[in-house]
Amino acid sequence: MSSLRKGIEKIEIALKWDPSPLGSPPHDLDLVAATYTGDDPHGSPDYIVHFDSRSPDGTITLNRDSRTGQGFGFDEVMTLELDRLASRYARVVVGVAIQQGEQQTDEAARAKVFADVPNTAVRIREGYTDLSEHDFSTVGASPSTTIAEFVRDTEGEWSFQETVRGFDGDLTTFAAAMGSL
Ligand SMILES: [Ca+2]
Repeated sequence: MSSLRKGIEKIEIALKWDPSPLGSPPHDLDLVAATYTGDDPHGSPDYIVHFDSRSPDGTITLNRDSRTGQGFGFDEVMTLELDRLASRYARVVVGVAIQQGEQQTDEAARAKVFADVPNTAVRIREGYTDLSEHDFSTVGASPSTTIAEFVRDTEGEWSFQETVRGFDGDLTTFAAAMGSL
């Protein structure tokens, strides 16, 4: 399922995880998408989409947002209408970052990583076709990871590749670094 897939138009990425035990700080995972222009496909993102940041042209949308992982089914869902992205965009990278909370003043406190959040899973589909499913077990020691990479070729066709690369940093540092992971 991780092989390269071409001719991608519209993608849905759905993420789920289990809530934290009662009385402990919530597990808050965030889907994040970063767009890159053809001039700088592995550099700084042109824009980023996550719970607090929207796509200026509405082509990438966070349809569902969760701060706790509570509820049935998928907790956070993002759609990417790649076929509507302006032609200057050549690459989109999507990842997941775990919110680290604000109470980590203790120097010894380590970051929350995927192994700390039970039953985390992501599903990437086009229509009813599953392109990728991942349970984050290979990046259990990381607080952030990429999950997907979309690249536009010279003929304008988008391809998909499952790209799972853990990153040791929070949402802000991760989002800035996603292009070069
Ligand atoms: Ca979230």
